[in-house]
Amino acid sequence: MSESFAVTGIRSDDLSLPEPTPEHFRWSLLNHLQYTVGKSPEHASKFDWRMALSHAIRDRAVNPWFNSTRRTWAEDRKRVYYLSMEFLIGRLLEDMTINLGLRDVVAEVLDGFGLSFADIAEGEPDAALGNGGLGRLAACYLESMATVGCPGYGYGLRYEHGLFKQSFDHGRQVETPENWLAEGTPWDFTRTESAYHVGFGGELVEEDGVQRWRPGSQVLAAAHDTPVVGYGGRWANTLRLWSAMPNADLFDLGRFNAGEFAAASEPEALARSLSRVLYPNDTTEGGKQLRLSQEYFLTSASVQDILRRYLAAHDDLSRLPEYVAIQMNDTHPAIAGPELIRLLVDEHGFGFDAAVDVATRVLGYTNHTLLPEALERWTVGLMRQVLPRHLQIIERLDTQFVELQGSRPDPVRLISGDQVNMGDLAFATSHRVNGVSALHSELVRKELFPVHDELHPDRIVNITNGVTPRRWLKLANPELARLITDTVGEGWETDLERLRGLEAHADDPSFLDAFGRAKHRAKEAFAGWVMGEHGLGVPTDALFDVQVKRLHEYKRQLLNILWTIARYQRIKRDPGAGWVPRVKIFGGKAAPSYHTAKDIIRLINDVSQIVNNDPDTRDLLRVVFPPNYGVSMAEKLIPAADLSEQISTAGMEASGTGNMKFALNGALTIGTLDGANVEIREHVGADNFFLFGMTTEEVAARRAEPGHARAAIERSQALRDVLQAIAEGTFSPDEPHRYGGLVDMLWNSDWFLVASDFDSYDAAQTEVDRAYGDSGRWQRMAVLNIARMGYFSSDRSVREYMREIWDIEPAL
Ligand code: Z2T
Repeated sequence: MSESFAVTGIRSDDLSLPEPTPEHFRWSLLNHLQYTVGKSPEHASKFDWRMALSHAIRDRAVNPWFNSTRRTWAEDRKRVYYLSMEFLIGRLLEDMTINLGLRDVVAEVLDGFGLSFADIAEGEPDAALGNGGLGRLAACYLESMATVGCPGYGYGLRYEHGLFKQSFDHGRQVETPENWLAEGTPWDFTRTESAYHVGFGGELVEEDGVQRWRPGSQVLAAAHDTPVVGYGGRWANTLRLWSAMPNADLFDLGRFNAGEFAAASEPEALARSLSRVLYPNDTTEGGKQLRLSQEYFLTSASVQDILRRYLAAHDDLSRLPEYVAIQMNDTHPAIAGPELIRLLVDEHGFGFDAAVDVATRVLGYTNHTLLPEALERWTVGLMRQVLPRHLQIIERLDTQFVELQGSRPDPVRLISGDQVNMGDLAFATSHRVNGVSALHSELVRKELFPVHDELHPDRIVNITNGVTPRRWLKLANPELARLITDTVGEGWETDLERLRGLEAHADDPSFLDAFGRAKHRAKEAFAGWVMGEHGLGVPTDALFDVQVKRLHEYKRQLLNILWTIARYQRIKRDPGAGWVPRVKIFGGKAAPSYHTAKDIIRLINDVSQIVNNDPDTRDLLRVVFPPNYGVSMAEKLIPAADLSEQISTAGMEASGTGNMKFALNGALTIGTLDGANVEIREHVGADNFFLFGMTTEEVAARRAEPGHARAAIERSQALRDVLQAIAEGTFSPDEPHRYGGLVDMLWNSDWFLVASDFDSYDAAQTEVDRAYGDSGRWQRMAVLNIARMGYFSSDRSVREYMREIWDIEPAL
């Protein structure tokens, strides 16, 4: 902590920047180039210009940021704290520029130097501090909180290495470390004065009859703040990311001087490892000690910071729930309950029950999955080793929870056997628990927490996910955004229901034509990028059929590639049958230890080799899988899509958010009744959605039928032909049995019901062909999709959180 050196007599307002005219902005850019980056215009590289531009833009974020912060203090407002192990931010330069209303000014100034904004922005590395949907949702929510004027903070970890970089070696996924900080980031302000000690391990000692925790080691959490500016620049919040700093005394200078360099640095390296790397698992948990330590590191630093801020303006911690809401993004920060209780009891003199009451009224828990392998459980042994005091608190909560269940014969436990169940703990210490789509929330109630729900019938609520239309329409798809503004006027960016105005134009040929041109240009832009970057050729007059998301068996990329093979065989058999040309586009990463997912990646790449090089089919069918899918690739690809593949086994995808981004950009969906697909279909209309597959109930029933996979394959000639070709090595001639395991799995177990849904998927794809063949009909359907997607703005989601969970009034 550094001592305050406040100077009075100079007001921050007196330092406000002048209006952002092109003249001033030009000056600011050159000033940063010369005096921040230290380069002259004659010698500046593209990187130097990007840094200078980013600093000039960041300057403009500071005033809205200060103003929002000051108002929150002055009006003593309630704040929300969004605790998340992941924030999948992507790039920030263009996003900030748009939200600050500076896009035209910046373009004009850069133009004057003969520089291209797009070209400069393209050099920014993605901040890939997340795995997939959960992390990207956190980023959308932060942006929406700033846009609707919800005072709040995002709290996360400043991983040195985000999600690994993916490349392919002969079709196989190869992971290399991602290094987004290698050239420095212009966005964050390092606040070394906001640092907290986070303790680990050690022991419990009794002192005057009370238990005290004496941690065995401590690591410093240092804050790095990035301003998050809402659209229009009227409000800004803070994303505070912690990095681990070893205590200076961890470095053993004596050993170093004695020549033991590595040994001297070891404790230091161990401490730093807390913010070294993001775990690459999306929906599975490793049960690793480092992961638990990372979770506690995030949570403890954040809760300490929250209490410090509260106590700077208040003294009565029993009123904390009037001023503080903490949202836990899944169970990853669920140690927040015990941590808050610990601080209230051990440091602030609360009784246990009063502390539990305060903590519970402050905390909310969002569940993002029902998959059993994703539900976090830590062994009691590990808990005792890393967090002995927290384990003690959890044991007491468990006893109380069992008492609450009265004489129930087999009570639900927070600790069962030697496992601490983090979902049950999160539920027990939260006043609200939410699922992320209507279907998912219903399943959370019925399948995951039926006993909790009976005890607390008002606790579970649904908040259907949403996405920010600023990044996912205005930024990603400027051409379509302009057409929308020309058609329905300004204002849709913050009031997405205004897209309804497009419905009146859904039969207007000149409007549909303009829509068709915008889509086609997005396809050409993507094709140009994928050729330039990966040397992959893509015909832009074909139907772009896209599945991009993490690789997982439940998401069923396998179903998609099997159908693609069936298409290939059909074209080979009857080349002149008037096939609609298709480009099947795949993107996504597999967790490094998820072997089946990696086999599926390899199969897709192997199929692309055969199909794309077959002169009989290459004009009618192409398979492309550009490596290293992430936020920035999504921004290029989603606007170019005609068809969005949302084909998970019903009941398994909690929500999906890619599904929303595609429909918002005028792609039609082929999908199951899963997650938010259900609500998307209700909103856009059943006629404008290609539905297939079993329902959640049918899935459960089918799984109980022995031999269901074999029976389904025997019913389907097309599927049988596909599996035979794979088994014969058609796509792996150098190693015919490469996919023996996959094929065997499909015949004999097929938990995800790929075989059972194959024919239904095939029929829906035939409908897709028919609809695409009539381009007027297709475009009408696409426009109706866009027009009816207003509900899926993350502004709507955030307002629901504010009303139903956080009890926060907008400041705007
Ligand atoms: C994740 O991205 C999701 C769920 C998780 O459960 C973990 C991760 Cl990293 C622990 C996804 C869901 O799979 C997806 O359906 C949902 O749309 C997204 O979270 C945001 O809610």
